[in-house]
Amino acid sequence: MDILNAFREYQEAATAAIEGASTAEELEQVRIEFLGQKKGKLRELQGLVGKASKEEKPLVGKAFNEARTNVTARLEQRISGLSQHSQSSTSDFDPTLPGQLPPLGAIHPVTRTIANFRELMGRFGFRVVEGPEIEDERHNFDALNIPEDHPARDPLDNFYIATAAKTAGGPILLRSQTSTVQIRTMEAAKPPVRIVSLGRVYRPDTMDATHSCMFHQMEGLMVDTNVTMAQLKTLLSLFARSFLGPDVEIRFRPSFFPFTEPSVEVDMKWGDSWMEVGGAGMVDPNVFRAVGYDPDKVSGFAFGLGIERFCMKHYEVDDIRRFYENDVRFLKQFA
Ligand code: FA5
Repeated sequence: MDILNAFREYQEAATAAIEGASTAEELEQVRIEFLGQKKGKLRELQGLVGKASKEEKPLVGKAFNEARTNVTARLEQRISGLSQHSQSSTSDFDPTLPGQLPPLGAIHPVTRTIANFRELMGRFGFRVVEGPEIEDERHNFDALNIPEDHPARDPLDNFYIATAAKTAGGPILLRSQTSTVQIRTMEAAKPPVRIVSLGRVYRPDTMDATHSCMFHQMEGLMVDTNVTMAQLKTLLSLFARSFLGPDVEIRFRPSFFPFTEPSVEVDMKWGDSWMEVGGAGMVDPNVFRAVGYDPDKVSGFAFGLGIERFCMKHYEVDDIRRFYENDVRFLKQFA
């Protein structure tokens, strides 16, 4: 009888679908398809029962009930097997065991030093400003009173990015000092000025324990009436003591920078010897003229400190290269 074949085929197809399902959602789809009351395959079979002749009806009806009962039983079996399995896999989870902590990073010591410097200088009344790392010659040299033929402009001592032939505004370079920000600040604002700027500078220096080709400086600039060298020395001494403790020894050594007059080199006691940590001085009148300030009306001091060297002293790091090797064993110590 064709109708009995249809029941057999239905049962085989339903069993295959039940075995093939691997999640509760898939089993629910199978239930809807094969046992659903509205549009499922079972409903089609029910229609066949209705069409059977009077003699065939008892047989057909029995076959229909058997097919439905078998498919329903198999489906329920799979559903309960699946939920037992998921219960046994969740029971592997022991909520009383300590969790696994993801490895935590640490703030890089140089970043930490920069944050400390900003905070300290803020307390001395200095506002923090930013400047670009790619600069033109006006801000890196010209306005800083560095003459055309000065060795500081030598292409071998700088990272030039493009020559005048390639840029409308003249050559551009990675800034070699944060003193560029002195110029940008004075171009944008009238005196009085009291700012610091902290950031990266670039020089093709040979790498050694105290030199890197990328390092950080903190620039400071104070312009007002009657600013003195004594104020500069007091500020830098107080700053060094606040950061490194009262025992730190600082000395000021006469030096030369084209943008300050007089100029000093700032040294710090480093074991039995001295280490240069910055340059400073009274702002040269030519710098004031370059930014449109009247040197007869204002005076000012400026300084540029090497941030890594202060950081090395603070954390007792003996080689600047450690900061940039990305060795986790080194960086972990600052967690
Ligand atoms: C300057 O860069 C001047 N612009 C500082 C200045 C600012 C003077 C304002 C006067 C007024 P100098 O080249 O000496 O100066 O660098 C300043 C400090 O940066 C150095 O004392 C040192 O601490 C640090 N430094 C210089 N070169 C390197 C380097 N290759 N690696 C690490 N730190 C460096």
